[in-house]
Amino acid sequence: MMVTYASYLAGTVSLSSIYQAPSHLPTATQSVCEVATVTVYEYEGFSTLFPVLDAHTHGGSYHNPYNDIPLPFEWPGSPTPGQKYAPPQPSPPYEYGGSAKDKYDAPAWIPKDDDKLVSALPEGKQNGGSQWGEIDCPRLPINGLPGGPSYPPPGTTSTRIAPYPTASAPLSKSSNATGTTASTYYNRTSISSGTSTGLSTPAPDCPQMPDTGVTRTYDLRVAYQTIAPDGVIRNGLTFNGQFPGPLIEANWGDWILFKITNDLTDEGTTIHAHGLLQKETSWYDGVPAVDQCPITPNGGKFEMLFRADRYGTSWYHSHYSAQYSGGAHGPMVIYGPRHVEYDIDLGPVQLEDWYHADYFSLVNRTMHRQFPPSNNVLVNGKMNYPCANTTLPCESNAGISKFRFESGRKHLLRLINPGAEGVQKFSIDGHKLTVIANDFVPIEPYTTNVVTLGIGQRTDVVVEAVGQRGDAYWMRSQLGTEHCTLNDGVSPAAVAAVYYEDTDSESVPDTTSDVTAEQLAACKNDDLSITAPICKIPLEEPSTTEKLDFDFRSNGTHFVWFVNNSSYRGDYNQPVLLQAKSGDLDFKPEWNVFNFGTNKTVRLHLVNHGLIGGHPMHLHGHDFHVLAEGFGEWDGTVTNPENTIRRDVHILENGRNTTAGVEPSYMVLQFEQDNPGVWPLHCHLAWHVSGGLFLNVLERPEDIMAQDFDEDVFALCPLWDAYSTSNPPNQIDSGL
Ligand SMILES: [Cu+2]
Repeated sequence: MMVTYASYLAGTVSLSSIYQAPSHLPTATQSVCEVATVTVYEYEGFSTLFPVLDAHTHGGSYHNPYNDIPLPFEWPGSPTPGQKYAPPQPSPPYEYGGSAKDKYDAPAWIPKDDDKLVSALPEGKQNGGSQWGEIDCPRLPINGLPGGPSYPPPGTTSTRIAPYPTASAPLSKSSNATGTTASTYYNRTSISSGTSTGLSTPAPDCPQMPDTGVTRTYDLRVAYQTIAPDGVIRNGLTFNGQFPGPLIEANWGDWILFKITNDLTDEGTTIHAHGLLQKETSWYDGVPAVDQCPITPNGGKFEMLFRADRYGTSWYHSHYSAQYSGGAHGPMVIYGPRHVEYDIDLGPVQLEDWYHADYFSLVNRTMHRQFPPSNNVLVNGKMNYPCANTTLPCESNAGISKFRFESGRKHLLRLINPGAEGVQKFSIDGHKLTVIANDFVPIEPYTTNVVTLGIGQRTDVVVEAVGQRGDAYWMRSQLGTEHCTLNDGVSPAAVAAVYYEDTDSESVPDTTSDVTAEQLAACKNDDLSITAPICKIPLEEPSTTEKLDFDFRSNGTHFVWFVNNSSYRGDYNQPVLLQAKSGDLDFKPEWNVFNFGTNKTVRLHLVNHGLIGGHPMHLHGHDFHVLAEGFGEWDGTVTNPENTIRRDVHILENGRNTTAGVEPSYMVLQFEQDNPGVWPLHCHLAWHVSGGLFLNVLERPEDIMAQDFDEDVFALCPLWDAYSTSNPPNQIDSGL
């Protein structure tokens, strides 16, 4: 079979909203997995059923009636006088499958009078132009994009010290390097093209990032669009008309150029490339109120040029309020050396909780004492829903994701959790999962039957296809159950179908899962002791240590999140980084800026007093070491001190209730200050960051002032100031 890769490149939307294959793609790839030519549906028929109006003036042209349906419970409720902590999380209000469960066959909610997995929705209505989750698509190239460095095969002695090219190729439109099929060249004099390892203390096992001299350009347009990922029709946010968004891909060491257009009509936006370090380009980290002013709606544009300075699996997403949870996210793959053998790269497998209301309504509820339960779970943007449980326009058997396995071969699956709130538990019936990387950090392989992913986390797994021709299995992504995820109970687990050769790709698997209730309950990542990075980076004594207390408690009228008694709220018109660049380090208290000056090494001791949520803590600009986690007081013991785990998101567990009161949880992390900038450290749970669980690490401000910023980032603020003066944004949350 021919391997295809290029067809998931970001296509450009024409003004008529009709998709066209980008003309630069080699035609040979299109026969395998074409770029969809599909009309963007606006559901005209439903528009007459439901008037086009929206009390919040957000959410696109399709009015979502679910926005106005009361939640099935009120929680956590208004604080009573003297009440400090919020009440415990409620139980799901509905039974599995809902009151209409007898009309459907679980776990894929196939109507009883149907016995096939045949998508009832025409192409385009479910996911716009996205082809994620369609059988035989995608397969990614095993050895990276054409023209990139060639790495030795896994298992050879030289695997970890690859013969990387060392020539430093200037970024220039006149360059003539190979591997440029999908790229254009771009020159910005302010950005150094020198080699930057991204590693604070390179060790012998740590490969060096090559200089490829290649820049890959992606057009990304953010817009509202009517979609139906699980059959329920709602407004979604899409990139280039696709949910999930198109693949961003590059070879390690390439540069990536985002050419962003904001096609929203009354909201700003920004895009953040999750997990990349943004060394020497911190102003392109894409966080409003931190790095930049938002890109104005109605066609505002912004270009961001940054290095693919990590390799592995990640994602990109809007960082403006909770837009990403409405669909504004997509996968990102950076090809680099492999340390484990596999035959087939099946590409991104995106696992997320899903809601039938628009993101703005959900944030509004969150900020008004009603944390919303999710309604479903998606794999690569698809799942079915038992439609008889809802009064919303809904198509049964809308279509689930499907994957093709080849017997006896090893398949790489790139798991990503781009969801709003849910901790995902991923498994494939009858198959073992060999974990080979967490976030952008390759690790010594270990085998498990279930992988836990908090929001923002990625895990690469290799799956050996132990089935036979004609077999079919369920792939599952189930929400964690122990007070870390709030779901209405109807559909707390997604399934996708895994078909072997010769299996009818409409057949219904009948396999069962061996994941235990105990495994589903644990709202934490696998134990620190079993995860060992391939590339060891020694742990240094910290130059400074900061204790950060997280509280979910009353501010008098609401329950919100506090970091050391301060709930974060950003100002879209005053980005922290740009103020620091000007030399003014006098920040507003609610921006939660922690200035760590010139300290070489920073240790952060996080203490969580909240009883709900479980916080997937994400630090921008760094992979951090995780030294320890647990409950109560940390006794100073470091897990695996010779080789601590590193990643860019790690779950901080809930505090727990004891007879003596709340026993807080803790997590100790550490990073080198090798990257001047302003780096958010925040919970990646959408409702928690909206509720203020966010702080800014100010790293080496003197070096920020000395850096040569790209002028484009300053140019955004006058545009945003002008727009927001006449159209004040309805910033109901922290802004992020
Ligand atoms: Cu959180």
